[in-house]
Amino acid sequence: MTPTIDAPTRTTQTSSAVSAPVEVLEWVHEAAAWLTPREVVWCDGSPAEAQRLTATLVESGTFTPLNPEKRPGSYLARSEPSDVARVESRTFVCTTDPLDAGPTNNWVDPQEMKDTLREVARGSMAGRTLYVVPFSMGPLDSPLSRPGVQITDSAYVALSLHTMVRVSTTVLVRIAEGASWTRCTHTVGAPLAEGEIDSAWPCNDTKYISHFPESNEIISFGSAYGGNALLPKKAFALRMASVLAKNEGWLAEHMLLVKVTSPEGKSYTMVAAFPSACGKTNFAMMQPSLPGWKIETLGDDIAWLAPGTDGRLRAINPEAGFFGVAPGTSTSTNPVAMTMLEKNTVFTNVALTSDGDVWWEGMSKPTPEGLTNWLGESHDPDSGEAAAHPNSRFTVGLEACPSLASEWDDPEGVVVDAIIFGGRRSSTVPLVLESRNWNHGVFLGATIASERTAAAEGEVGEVRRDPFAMLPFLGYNLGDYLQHWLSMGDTLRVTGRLPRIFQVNWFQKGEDGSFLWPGFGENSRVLEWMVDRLEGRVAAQDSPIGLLPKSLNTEGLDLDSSSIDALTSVDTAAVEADLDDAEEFLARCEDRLPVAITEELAATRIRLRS
Ligand code: GTP
Ligand code: SPV
Ligand code: MN
Repeated sequence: MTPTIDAPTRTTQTSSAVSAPVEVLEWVHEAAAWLTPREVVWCDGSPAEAQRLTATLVESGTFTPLNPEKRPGSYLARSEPSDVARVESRTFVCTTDPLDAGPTNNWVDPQEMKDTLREVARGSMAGRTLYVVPFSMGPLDSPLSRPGVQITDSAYVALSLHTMVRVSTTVLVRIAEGASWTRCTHTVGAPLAEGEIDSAWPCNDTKYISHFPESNEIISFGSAYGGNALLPKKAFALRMASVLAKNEGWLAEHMLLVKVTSPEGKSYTMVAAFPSACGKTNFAMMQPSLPGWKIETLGDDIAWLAPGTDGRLRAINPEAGFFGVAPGTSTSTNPVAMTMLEKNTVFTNVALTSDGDVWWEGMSKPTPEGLTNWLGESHDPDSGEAAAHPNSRFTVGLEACPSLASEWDDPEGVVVDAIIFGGRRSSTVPLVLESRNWNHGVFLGATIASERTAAAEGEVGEVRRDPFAMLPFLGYNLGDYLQHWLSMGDTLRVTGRLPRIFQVNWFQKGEDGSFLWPGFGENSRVLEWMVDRLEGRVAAQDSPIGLLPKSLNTEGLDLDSSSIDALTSVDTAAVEADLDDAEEFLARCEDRLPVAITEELAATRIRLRS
């Protein structure tokens, strides 16, 4: 057995004695020497520990307890206005060769970034607690899972990790047995001087979200918000994992994961990649409007996909919780989420009602009187400002989800039947189409574009290319990633059955600026068409961009024929312009752009002109 030594905790909140493998101990020792925390606390993920962290957060003013009669066990956190979303401009992929980071990432030489961080973060945990949080991405002993350890000086982050991932000291045993693990270092970058009173949301105006794929390491400085700080999420489960996945023959994707059951009682597993704030959580919890259909939730943000022993593509959700967008969530759009959020939820940057409950735009009409906005100020309804931040979020465990599928913790994962790509496009992209084949599907994924949302800094509404919804999350060269997807097709074609690939767009707008398609539960009509396609029950209409529905079940919807036409036809001129944009974007991959993608683009152009 690998020798272990007792963790050198000056104080420890864990009741049981923690022993950790030498490599983890050494790493924590080094971090402590560099970041100089007041104390080191080893976390075990227990309910008692969650209670202690919660009490700490209430005491420090980070958490406002909500009215227990309205929202039992729930809290509101307000962040600094400078720390409200992912910071893509401060997210770095540090590889020896800049080409390995590729054209879509901010590249810095690893040694240079380490040197910078050594200075910038020196002593940054002064006066604070360093929490050591061991976790598993995915069910503890699944062949698809990967372990990691995050150190953080934020109790908010440590508690969020309890909800978002499987925190467990068993992970330390697996590491001692030789499992390779991802080192995740996080500091809010706000050292406390002796006697200094802490702010409710400590952070730093300078931020570095740095990834070191060559040493399987992440270092994040300056933020406590979402993907910037909960390192198992986007930093590990996508950026680092995408690199592991390429090397090991699997896929780490920004995808929801659901089980769809038809009125015949037949189940299908679908994954869908949509950019941030483009509908994954809502899809994952959809209540189908069509009678007899059922959707069960497996994941809402990240899926890891790998060929199983039967040769078929299988998927797990590496996460254990939801960090979901609050605005727009209501009993009509997402009743499942509304039930899930009734208790034991942490809300960040939503508005507070006069009776101690939460509120956000889109939850109810009219806007309640007497709101306190996300900044903690009295909300002026005439100001035109939102009471909740547009990227305000809820944090809650998977098990709270009433539509959770029983397979959610299955170490084998579930067989994937269909892959869906989508984005937020007010024009150009029809409601649904099917790819002609795997390579064409990869081309569809590669050419996804979407209007920017509040999930990251930047101008909301601007259309940008977002291949596979992975633009901010890919840990290596985009050209190599596209080749990897093509190669996965080659593997699966031989060993098993290829999932079918679809593209959707729930967000087309009419001339008056309102959405043409009702969305949410009505999206089940689109799923019905997909299942009909999977079952070979309906023929499709060939079009230059893919296979369109010949007819879609719109019975009972208040949709005029011109809207239906706009939703299910091809606007040739708009598509041509979009292809130009996609071609220019993909050209940034230079000679790493796979020939098959160039061929799909050329073939689409030929079909458009004939
Ligand atoms: P991330 O957590 O950032 O990755 O976002 P997500 O992809 O899970 O997006 P989410 O489901 O939270 O939806 C984001 C916003 O889009 C919310 O305000 C939703 O109400 C809205 N939305 C989701 N689905 C639909 C839909 O079918 N139609 C319309 N019009 N809006 C939708
Ligand atoms: C996203 O931005 O896609 C999210 C939220 O899911 S965050 O965890 O901040 O990345
Ligand atoms: Mn996301």
